[in-house]
Amino acid sequence: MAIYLNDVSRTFGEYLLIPGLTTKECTPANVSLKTPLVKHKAGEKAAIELNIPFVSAIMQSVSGPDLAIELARNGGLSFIFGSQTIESQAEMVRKVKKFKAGFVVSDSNLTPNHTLKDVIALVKKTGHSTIGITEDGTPNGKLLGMVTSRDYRVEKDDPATPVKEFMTPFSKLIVGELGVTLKEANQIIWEHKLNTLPIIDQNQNLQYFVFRKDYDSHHENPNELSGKDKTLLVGAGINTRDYKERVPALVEAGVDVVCIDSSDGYSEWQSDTLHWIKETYGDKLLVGAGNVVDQEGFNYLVEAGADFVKVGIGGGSICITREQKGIGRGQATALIDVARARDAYYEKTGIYVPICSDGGLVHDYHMVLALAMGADFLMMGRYFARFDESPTKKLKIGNNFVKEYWGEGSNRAKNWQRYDMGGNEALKFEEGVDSYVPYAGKMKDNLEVTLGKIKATMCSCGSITIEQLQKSAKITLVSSTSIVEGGAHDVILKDQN
Ligand code: RVP
Repeated sequence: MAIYLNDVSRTFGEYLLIPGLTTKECTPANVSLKTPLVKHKAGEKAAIELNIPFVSAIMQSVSGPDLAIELARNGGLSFIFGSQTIESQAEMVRKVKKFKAGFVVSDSNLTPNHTLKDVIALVKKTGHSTIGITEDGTPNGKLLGMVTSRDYRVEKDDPATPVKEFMTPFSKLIVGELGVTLKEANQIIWEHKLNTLPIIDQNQNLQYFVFRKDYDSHHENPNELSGKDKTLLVGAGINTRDYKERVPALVEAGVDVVCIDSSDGYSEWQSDTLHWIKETYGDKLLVGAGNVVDQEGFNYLVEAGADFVKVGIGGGSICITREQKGIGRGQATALIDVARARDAYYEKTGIYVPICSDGGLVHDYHMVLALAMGADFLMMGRYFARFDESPTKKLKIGNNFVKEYWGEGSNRAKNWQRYDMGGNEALKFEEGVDSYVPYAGKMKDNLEVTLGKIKATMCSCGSITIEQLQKSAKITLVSSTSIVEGGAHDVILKDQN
C-alpha cells in the first residue's frame, strides 16, 4: 500500500512569526546576513560564505553575466544558466571573473577598416559612444585607436569614410598599463582631463576601459562577494548529461561553484554526476544538487557528495510541474522536513550541509520565514527577473513596464536536460510557462528595501544572525480569516479612489 504522509503541504503564506524579545543590541545595523553556501565541519567556516542569503535562479531569463556581477557586488551569488552551449556558458563565467570594479571590458569594438556607417550602427546597437579600435575588432585585440562621438559628425561626414581616417590613433592616446589600481587610473584621467582611459597589457592588447564616471562605485559595495584574488564569485548550472565536458570548461573559465539543475534531483543520474565531480576534483570544486522535497532525497544527495542541497518542486512562479506531473510538495512543508534531515545529519556526523529554499518566494516576509524554517539561503527567479540587470527585454504593456520571464521547462527555454528522465534528447511536455513580471528598476535599490525588511523582522524576533533566527524563531500557522485580518481591512483605501 502507498505511504500516506500525515502532514498537509503548506506554503509560506500560511505562517507568521511571533516576535521574540528585542534586546537593545537587536538593531538592523547589528544584523549580519552572512550564511554558509557549502558544507563544513562543526566549528569551521564554510569555504564560501554569502554576505546576503540570496542566489539567483539557474534560468535563461535570470542569471546572465550582468546580473551575476551586480548580485555578487551586493553580497549574493548567481548561477549562470546551463541551458546554452558549453562555450557560451563558459564565456559568461569568464566575463564575471574578469570584472573589476571600474574596469570595463569594452563591448563596442571595430577595426580601422570599418566605416563611419559601422560606427553609427554600433553606437545605436550598444548605446555606448566609446569604441575601441583593435586590429581584429575584438575586445582584447591589439589596440590601434579609439573613436568617440567627438571624432565625427553624423550629418556632414561621408558614411563610407574608413575608421582609420578619423579615429584617435594609438600614438596619440593616453593609456594605462594592466595592473594599475582604480585610484591610479583615476589620477591619470584627472591629470589628462580624459573621459576614458584604455588599459592595455604589455603586448598593447586592449584589456579594459576605465570611465571617469565609474570611479568610486566600488566604495558603495561593502558586501561585495569576492575571493582571495579579488575576483567576484560566480556559480554555474550543470546537467547530468554533458557534465564530463561542461564542468572542465567551467572550471577552466574560473567558476567558483556549480549546481546540478533539475526539477527532480532524487535520482541516480545526480549521484553519478556528484561522484564523478568528487572523484575528479575532490573538494577543489564545490557542487550543489537537487531539487528534493523530503529527508530521503536530502540524505541520498548528501551521501553522494553534495556540498549543498536545493529544496523545492513545483513552487516556482512560472512552474506547472505539479499540474503536469502531480509531483511536488508545499514549499514550507518541504523545507521544514529537509531542515530536520540537515540537523539530524549534523548531529550524527558533525558536518553541516546548507540547504537552499528554491522557488515560490513572493513577499519579502516569505524570505524571513524561509530562513527561520531552516533555509541557509534562498534561490529566486521572479524576484531578480524584474530588475534592469536581468538579461530579458523590458517592454511597455498598457501603462506598465514589464520584463519577460520564462521557465526552464517552457518551450521557449527548451531545457530538456532539467526534466530529463533518460531516453531521447527532447522536452516531452512543458513544465513551465512564458510570462511577464512587473519591471522594478535597479537591483541595488530593491535589495536595500528587501534586506531592510528582513533585518527589521529579525530584530522583532530577537535575532541578529540567521543562525540565531533558525534556533529561536517562533512560527505559527494562520487561518484564512486571520490572513484577511493581516491586510488593510474595513477601511476605504484613499489611493483606490
Ligand atoms: P520563482 O522564484 O518563484 O520564480 O522560482 C524560480 C525557480 O523555479 C527556479 O529556481 C527553479 O527551481 C524553478 N523553475 C525554473 N523553471 C521552471 C519551469 O519551467 N518549471 N521552474
